[in-house]
Formats: sequence, C-alpha cells, structure tokens
Amino acid sequence: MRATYFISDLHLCAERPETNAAFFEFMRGPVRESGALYVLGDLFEYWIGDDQLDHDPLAREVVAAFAANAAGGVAQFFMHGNRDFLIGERFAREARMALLPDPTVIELGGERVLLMHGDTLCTDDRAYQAFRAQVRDPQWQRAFLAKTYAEREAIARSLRSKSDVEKSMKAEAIMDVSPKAVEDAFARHRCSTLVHGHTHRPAVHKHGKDAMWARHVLPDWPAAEPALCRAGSSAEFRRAT
Ligand code: LP5
Ligand code: MN
Repeated sequence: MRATYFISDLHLCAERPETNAAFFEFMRGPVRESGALYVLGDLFEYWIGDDQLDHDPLAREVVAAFAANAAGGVAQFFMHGNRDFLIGERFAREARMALLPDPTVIELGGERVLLMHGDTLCTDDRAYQAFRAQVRDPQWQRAFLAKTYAEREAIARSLRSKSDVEKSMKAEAIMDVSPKAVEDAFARHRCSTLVHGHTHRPAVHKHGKDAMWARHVLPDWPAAEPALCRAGSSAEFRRAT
C-alpha cells in the first residue's frame, strides 16, 4: 500500500514564487510515488471562479501538475478552504481531482479519519462565521460570479487586505479552534483522528477522555515539513518534507 499525503494552506499566487516552486517539487517528488493526496483547502491565495484558469497561468500549471500525477495513478482530492471555496467542477475535471465536502470521513488502514479545512471549528470568531455564511450562500455566489473577472479580482484583493487588518485586531484565541467544536466533531463523526488546516498552528493535540482523540493540524506553506504523511505499512502519521 502506497503512502497518503495531506496538505493545506499553500496560498499559491504569482507573488510567492518560492512556495510555488516547493509545491511543484512536492508534486513531482513524493506525491508521484504516493497512492493518494488530500488537499484540505486554501491551495490558492484566492479563487474567484473557474475562469481563473483562463486568466492565471499559475492556475493552469497547478492543474497540469495534478493531472500529471492522476495519469500516474495517484488519487487526488480537494476540499474547499476559505480562500478557494469557489473552486468548481471545471477545475476538478481538468485537474482530475475529486471534490470532497467539508467535513469528510475517509477510511485509512481500517481507521476512520475525519478531514476538515478547519474554519468551521473556529466558532468563537463570530465576525468570520457571519462572513462565511454570506459568501457560501449560492445566490450570493451567483451574483459574485456574474461580475467581470477584473471586478472579482479587485473584490478578492480588497477582502484579503481587510482580512489581514481584521486579524491584527482579533485575539489569538478567537482565531483558533474551539475545543467544544472539536470534541463535538469527533463524537458526531465517530472518529478518533482529525486532520485539518486553516489555523496555521501545526501540532498534534490530544482531546477527550484519556486523550482518546488526536487532532493533526497542518502548517501553512512555506514550512520545513509541509505535509502530513501516513505510510502504507504504518498506522502513524508523520510530518513529511
Ligand atoms: O484568510 P485569512 O487567513 O486571512 O483569514 C481567515 C478569515 N478571512 C477570510 C477572508 C479571506 O481571506 C478573503 C477571501 C478572498 C477570496 C475569496 C474570493 C471569492 C469570493 C469573494 C467573496 C466576497 O476568510 C478571517 C479569520 C481568519 O481566517 C482566522 O480564522 O479571522 O476572517 C475575517 O477576517 C473576516 C472578518 O472578520 C469579517 C470580514 C468582513 C468583510 C466585509 C465584506 C463582506 C461583503 C463582501 C462583498 C463583496
Ligand atoms: Mn483557511
């Protein structure tokens, strides 16, 4: 059985060539030899509709990298993040990836593993949750997608700046997961392992009675060990380069 990789929060964009290079190296290296790759959101700095593929050469290169690995037999999955929740069917088809809902439970070596982007666990960040509810509304998304590409790009860039300003004024604790939301998720989905990103606070946390639940938090890129890996023969998750 080949390895399974998990990554998130790469925030790929033309302005960060080192991160883009690290991603392409990762795709041509470890992923090519693996059995599966799960991308748990925020692959891109922002995604403003699948016509981004017509305007953004980097997006086309990314799709080509996924498609090449799919041709080599790697199963690849994408879950939306808060930056790229508008990734749609065209992207998935061209990248040869399957879109996963958030949350998703997979079975890995006989164990149920819960996958999330992580933003829905940050329930104390009320301003973000209100924003999220608004931009995930299908009617609102249709209105956004009806705007020109240039208009959407300007909105996305202004939202990114606004987000950075807002974050600088929020308490750190508010932007982390709520322990109650985490424990509810473990119990509801009957999983003892959770993998998520979003908070940019890589760690393994134990939760619940007798520390029976393990929560693996993925780092944002660049990172020395940007991926989480579960080798085919091992039941352990390990950080990977
Ligand atoms: O992303 P990050 O790490 O900086 O912070 C997130 C939360 N911020 C966001 C916003 C995104 O960064 C910007 C998304 C751009 C791409 C989408 C483009 C396509 C859709 C366009 C949608 C208009 O998700 C941040 C959290 C942080 O994680 C930690 O969890 O705190 O939340 C915020 O900053 C949200 C603010 O608190 C509230 C924002 C109010 C914005 C008001 C404008 C809404 C109307 C938009 C109309 C165009
Ligand atoms: Mn995120």
